[in-house]
Amino acid sequence: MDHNNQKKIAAINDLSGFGKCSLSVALPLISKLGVQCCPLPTAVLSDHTGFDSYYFVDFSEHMEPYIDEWKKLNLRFDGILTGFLGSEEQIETVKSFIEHFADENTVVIVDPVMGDNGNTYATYTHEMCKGISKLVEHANIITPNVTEACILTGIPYKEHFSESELHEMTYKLCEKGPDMVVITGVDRGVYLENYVYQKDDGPRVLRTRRIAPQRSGTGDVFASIVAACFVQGLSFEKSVRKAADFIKECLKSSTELDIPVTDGVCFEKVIDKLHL
Ligand code: PXL
Repeated sequence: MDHNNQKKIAAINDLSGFGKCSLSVALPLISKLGVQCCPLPTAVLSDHTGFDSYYFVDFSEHMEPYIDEWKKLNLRFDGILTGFLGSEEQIETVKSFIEHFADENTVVIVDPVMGDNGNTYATYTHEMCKGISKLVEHANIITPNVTEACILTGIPYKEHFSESELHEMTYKLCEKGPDMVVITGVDRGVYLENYVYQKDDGPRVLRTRRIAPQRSGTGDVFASIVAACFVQGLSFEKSVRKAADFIKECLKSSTELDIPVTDGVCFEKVIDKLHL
């Protein structure tokens, strides 16, 4: 029996019960784009770490036996998308997952989830950040925000970076291994910018008009859409545009519904607008 007739992405990320991020976002959005999403949980949380209180279960010890069953099924993946990790030891688990499951047709997308607005997330240690830096070497595509790009390059965080500074950052990031980098959600006043750099095509600045404040989970929406669109054969730049355009729709909807920014990106009412 061949389990590989449908395009699929392995999504290595946490399951947060409330706050719309990670697998709760990846599953519906990747599915909507016509790709099967196979979740490999890294942690289970009641709600994400941006809330004052949450229940956190590290899934590390379950990952190997879980992956062993996928090996028995001879699963192959068109995409491997990694996000929030639950412990330092998971970095090795994810690396060997990529080694085993990725072939020349698999695109590896590492969303180097570590922090935002100049701060690291509550459960992220210095060692985990160092590990994510190594993980990036195994990616074809990475989707850091400005904070994460700073951590990965060792450039101190500040609120404003010029285009030439972003260019230097993306160049440095590509030197680590990936062919395609997008620094997401760069604040440009009335615009939000995605700074795209491709090894074989150079830089491209993509802007959308900012219509609402940033909210948590935006990076997860972004990475999920880029991963699914790219797996479906869209160019990297087009995939980034799809993600940015859909996020704009979601932000509008979230504001209309008066959803607190911690509660994530409200995509349900506008999901019909997401297509290839
Ligand atoms: O959206 C990034 C993210 C993913 N998963 C968890 C988080 C966060 C950011 O706060 O806490 C559990």
